[in-house]
Amino acid sequence: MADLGSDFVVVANRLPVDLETLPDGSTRWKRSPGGLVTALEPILRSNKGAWVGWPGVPDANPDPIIQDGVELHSVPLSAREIEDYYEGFSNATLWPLYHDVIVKPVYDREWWTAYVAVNRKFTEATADVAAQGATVWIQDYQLQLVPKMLRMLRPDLTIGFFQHIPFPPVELFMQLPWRTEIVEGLLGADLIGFHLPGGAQNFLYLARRLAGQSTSRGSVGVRSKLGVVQVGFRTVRVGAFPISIDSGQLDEMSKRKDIRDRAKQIRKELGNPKRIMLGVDRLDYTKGIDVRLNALMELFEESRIDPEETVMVQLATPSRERVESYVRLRSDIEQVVGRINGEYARVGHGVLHYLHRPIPREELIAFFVAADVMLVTPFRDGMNLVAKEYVACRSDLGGALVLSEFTGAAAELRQAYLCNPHDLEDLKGSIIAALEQDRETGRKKMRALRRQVLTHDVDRWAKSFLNALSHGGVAGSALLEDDDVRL
Ligand code: GDG
Repeated sequence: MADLGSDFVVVANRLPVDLETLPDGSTRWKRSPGGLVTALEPILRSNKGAWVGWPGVPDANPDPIIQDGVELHSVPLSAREIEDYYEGFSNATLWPLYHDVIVKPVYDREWWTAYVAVNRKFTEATADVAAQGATVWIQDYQLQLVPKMLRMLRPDLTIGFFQHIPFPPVELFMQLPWRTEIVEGLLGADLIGFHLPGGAQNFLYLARRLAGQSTSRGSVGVRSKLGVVQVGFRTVRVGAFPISIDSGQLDEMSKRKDIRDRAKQIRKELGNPKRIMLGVDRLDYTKGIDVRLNALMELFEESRIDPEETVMVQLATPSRERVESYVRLRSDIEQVVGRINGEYARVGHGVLHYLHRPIPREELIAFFVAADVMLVTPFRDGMNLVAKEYVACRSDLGGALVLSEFTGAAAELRQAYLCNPHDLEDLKGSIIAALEQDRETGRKKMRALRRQVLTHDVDRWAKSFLNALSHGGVAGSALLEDDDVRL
C-alpha cells in the first residue's frame, strides 16, 4: 500500500472539511477553509498530497474522498475518545498547561491513555497513506506523540511537526506527569517548528533535560545546541517559523464594493457612532475577552469614553462547549456584557454588541473594515491570526490595533498599541491612545504593519518550513541563515 501512497501527507486533528449529519440521518461534507488548507492546497495538489484527520463527528468512518486534487482520509473517533483525548487531555490538560496555566490543568490518567491510543490511530492511518520516502507534516498539540510512533513504524519518512500554540517554560511543563513521553514523542520528527524563538528555546532546554534523563537509564543520548538536538545518531532540528495568513486574498476581498458597502451598513446599524471598537475571538479564556470588557466598563465609569459616541462589538465564536472551564467563562462574560449594557445602553442604542455564533467570512471582513479600533488582548496566544487579518483588511490605512504583548503576533506587529493585559491601567491607556490617535500617526502605523503582514504571508510560512525540512542535510546552518527562522 505504501508504494501507491501519497508523497506529501498533512496530519492534523481535523480534516479541512466537516462531515455534517442531516436531519434524515444522511451525511454530507462541508468545506471549512482555514488558512492552513489555503496555504497547503497548492503543495498538496502538486505532490500527490493527502490529509489525515478526524471528520468532526463521533463514530463516522467515511471512505476517503478526493477534494480539489487532495485525498482526505478520516480517522474515526468514538464519543468516548473525543471526550478523553480531545476535550480531556488536549483541551483540559495540554491547552491550559501550554497557556501559562491561566486555568488549572487537569491531570487524568485515563485521558492520557486515550491520548496515547488516539495518537496511535493517527499514526497507523498516516503510515497506510504515505508513499515510500514521503514527507509527512504533523500539526499541533493534539498529536505530539505521532512523530515518534510514526518513525518507529516508517523509518523511511521525512517527518516535520509544527506546534500552533506556545511551548511552555520548564517551570510549567515539568508539572506534566507524562512530560518525558511528550518530549520524546516530538523528538521523533526531523524538524520541529514553533511560532517564536522563545518556544523553540523552551523545547531545546526541556529536550536536554528530559530526554537526556533516559541516558542514565541506558537509553539514547540527547545533546542540544543552537537549534539542533542530537538523539543518538539522529539529528532533530528545532526552529521558529511564525505562521501568517493569506494576506493578499484578504486585502483583495476587503477592497470589494459589496464588502465596503456592508461595512458602511454595519456602522449605520450600530447608530453611526463616532468610533467602533471590535473584538473577534473563539470564546476562550486565553483570549482576554473578560479583561477587555472590564477595561471598557472602567473607561465608561470614569467618563473617559462617551457611550453615546463609542460602541463596541464582540464577536465570540462558540468553542469547546462541553469543557467545564469554557461553560464557566461564557457565563462570566455574558454577565459582564449584561452589566455594561444595563448601565450604559439606552433603548435603541446598545453600547456593547455581543454575538455568540460563528460569523460568515465575508461578514467578518466587513466588520474588520468598519472597526476603528481592534482589540486583541490575550493573556497568552501562540500567534493570533485575527490581529494580522485586521491589518490585511485596512488598505485604507485607517483603524488602530491594540495588541497584547503576550501574543506571538506582537513580535512582528511592533507598531500596534502594545499592552500588558494583566495591567488594567496599561490596557485602558492603550485603548484611549488608539481611540484618540491622529490620522497621520494612524496611517503611518498601519502602513508599517501592512508591510510586515503583506510580505510575510502563510504561503511564505509553509514554504520556509518545508524548505528547512527537505534540506535536512545542511542541518542547523540552513535554519540560521534563513531570515524567516529565528533562533
Ligand atoms: C491557534 C492558536 C494561532 C474566528 N471567529 C470566526 C472566524 N474566526 C477565525 C479568525 C482566525 C481564526 O478563526 C482564529 O485564529 P487565531 O490565531 O486568532 O486563534 P486560535 O483559533 O486560537 O488558533 C493561535 C493559530 O492556531 C494558528 O497557528 O495563531 O495562537 O491558538 O482566522 O478569523 N472566522 C469566521 N467566523 C467567525 O466567527 N469565518
